[in-house]
Amino acid sequence: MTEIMDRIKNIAIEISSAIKTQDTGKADTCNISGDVQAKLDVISDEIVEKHLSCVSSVAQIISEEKEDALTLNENGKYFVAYDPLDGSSLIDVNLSVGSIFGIYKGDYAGENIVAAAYVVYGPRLELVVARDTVELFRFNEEKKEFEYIKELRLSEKGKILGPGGTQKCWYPYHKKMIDNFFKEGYRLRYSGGMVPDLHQILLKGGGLFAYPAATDKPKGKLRKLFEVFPFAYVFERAGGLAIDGENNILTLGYEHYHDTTSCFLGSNYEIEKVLNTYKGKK
Ligand code: AHM
Ligand code: MG
Repeated sequence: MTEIMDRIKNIAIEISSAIKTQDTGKADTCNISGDVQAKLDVISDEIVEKHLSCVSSVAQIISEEKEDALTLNENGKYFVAYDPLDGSSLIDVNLSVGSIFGIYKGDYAGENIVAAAYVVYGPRLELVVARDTVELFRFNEEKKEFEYIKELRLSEKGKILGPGGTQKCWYPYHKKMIDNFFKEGYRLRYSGGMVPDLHQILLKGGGLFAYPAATDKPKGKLRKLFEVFPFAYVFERAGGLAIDGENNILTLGYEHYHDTTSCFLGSNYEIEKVLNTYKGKK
């Protein structure tokens, strides 16, 4: 596991450099979810594959940008699912983007996740690693290494809200719930990149991020293996919760690598409100 985390640090440095120097335009290709790929999606995927191929404990990898899993070592014990460059539609407008990694033992079911990490490519390069605890690291440009900053813990309740999806397609009970949060005094914090949006909630100590099922996306948009399970693990380890509306995210399985799910991640107070809203609605 230490070797995987060390590789993730190298991956972060290399992708960060690619973001600063490479073409930010679109590639001529789509991924399996039908999203037009940015050139940087493809480059970032190659960088991750190159590094993880050097780790003997990694049995298999699957990425948001790959149709199928790639077996690396028959005797490896870890299965790594990753989104090499999440939020790549924000690249051209120079907003923060990220990489997300879920490390599973067995296969990619939520209950098998044993560690998660994500990288924020923002004004500073930051890495968050979740195992028993959730730890924040920041890249020191002079020393050329990541330095431990602090442990991240969520409070019982936050003050910010990141409500994703197409509002005109939200179900009425979802809209009412979001309106009620705003009536309670929550402030909008939503960039369109789940990595910086969730990072903000974690760093500010609480709040709610939602990407619900809606009429245009009956199973949500965000992918279980590469996006939702890893962040659910991070939020649970930080003392918060992640649900699909009714169920704990990490109790969910998957049928296909690229399956999506409705998701709500946050501190306990907000998730309780979501549970009360969604009870009996599915
Ligand atoms: P991506 O992996 O193609 O970048 O998509 C994931 C991103 C998330 O970071 C973000 O929360 C969501 O898509 C926003 O999507 P949309 O703007 O389509 O609602
Ligand atoms: Mg993504």
